[in-house]
Amino acid sequence: MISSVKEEIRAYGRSIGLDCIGFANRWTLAAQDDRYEVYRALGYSSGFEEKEQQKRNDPQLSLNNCQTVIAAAIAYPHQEREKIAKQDRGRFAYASWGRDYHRVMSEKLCLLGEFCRHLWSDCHYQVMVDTGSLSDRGAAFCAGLGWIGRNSNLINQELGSFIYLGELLLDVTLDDDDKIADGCGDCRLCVEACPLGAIDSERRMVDARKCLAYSTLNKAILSEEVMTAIGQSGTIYGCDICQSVCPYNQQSRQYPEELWGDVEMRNPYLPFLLSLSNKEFQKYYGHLSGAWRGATVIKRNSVLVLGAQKNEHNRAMLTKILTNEGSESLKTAGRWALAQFDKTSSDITHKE
Ligand code: B12
Ligand code: SF4
Ligand code: SF4
Repeated sequence: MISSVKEEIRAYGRSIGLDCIGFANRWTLAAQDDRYEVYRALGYSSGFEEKEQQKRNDPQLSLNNCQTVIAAAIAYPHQEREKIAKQDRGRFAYASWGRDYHRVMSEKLCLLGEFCRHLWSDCHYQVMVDTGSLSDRGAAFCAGLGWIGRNSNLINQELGSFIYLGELLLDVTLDDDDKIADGCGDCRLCVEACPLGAIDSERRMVDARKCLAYSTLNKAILSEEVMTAIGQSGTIYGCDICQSVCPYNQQSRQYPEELWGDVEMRNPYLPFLLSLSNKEFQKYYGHLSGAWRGATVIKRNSVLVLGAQKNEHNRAMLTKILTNEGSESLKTAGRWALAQFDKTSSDITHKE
């Protein structure tokens, strides 16, 4: 039997594919400390964060009279299910697989909002996923969905951290759920695995400026070290390294088909991707969440991955990049890629 209105909302959420739901009172969120100011003062910002500290924590600055934030998580696939040859291919990070999660999560949260309207006919709600003002991890932490891991990701005891987060802001008062205690203990696997030392383990923050996930989106000219790391990772958008090693992410589950998407989208054939105009790129890959920065950075990263693979048959195509029209960042990547062919050590590894 459903014991309370919160359980009724949770049960409905589960029935529409929200894997976990928690409740946070407006005051709990508003009481968040000054972590963001510290992050900013340390120069860790990517520039993609909401800049106003108050807006990140106080939902009333987004929805008039907001009393409760319902935080939700959807677990997404994080293991290949088809074997596919890696030669000439790159990969999008797991969070970009399948239908764009902003849409998947927003649609479900809107359904949940309508369900709440059915419970309280005069209530108002607002949905946020990633691009809203609130800190999604902060809201999820306050609503008891999990703890903040050393790699700064929100980890749920059962689902791990490969989860999308989103919120429903509501002007109805509901009780807080309990917060979850830290589960990292003495583990430091993510800190040790990060290729560029981007994890500030003590503060549980990531220095975005050092983080590969940020570099794959950065349109500026990349350093030699970063180009090497992107090339060797084989990843043309994002980075999954610090989550893939996490003990809480070793389980596998059943995921809805829409979260998998097409294998050709997960592991694009790079010579094809590089042959596309920007308009054509949008047609093929534009629907992926990892394509939001446009074709230029994905092409630049693809050149780096092909450079690290050093397949002789790609040399001519990479050489053309230097003479074609294109950004300086792309050309620098092209020069780096060609330089790899001339290196004597032939065993640049192609890591996942
Ligand atoms: C900007 C951004 C990035 C930047 C900067 C990342 C960073 N350093 O945080 C870049 C481009 C690097 C990035 C990368 C990735 N991102 Co991102 N990103 C964001 C975004 C838009 C804002 C994050 C932000 O403000 N960061 C600054 C830090 C300081 O704030 P914060 O992470 O929100 O942390 C707050 C909480 O931890 C809280 N907190 C911590 N402890 C405590 C304790 C108490 C008591 C309280 C009250 C609060 C509290 O305080 C912090 C400051 O407000 C969010 C969406 C959103 N609107 O929140 C997605 C988001 C964080 N990203 C997400 C994902 C999936 C990724 C990637 C995995 C994608 C990929 N595969 O490449 C990587 C992961 C990299 C990593 N290890 O962190 C998910 C994370 C899901 C999860 N399980 O945590 C989010 C939530 C998007 C979503 N809706 O699903 N991202
Ligand atoms: S996402 Fe990659 S680069 Fe960023 S902190 Fe994690 S392992 Fe390091
Ligand atoms: S790898 Fe270990 S330290 Fe890092 S987030 Fe996972 S449990 Fe925490």
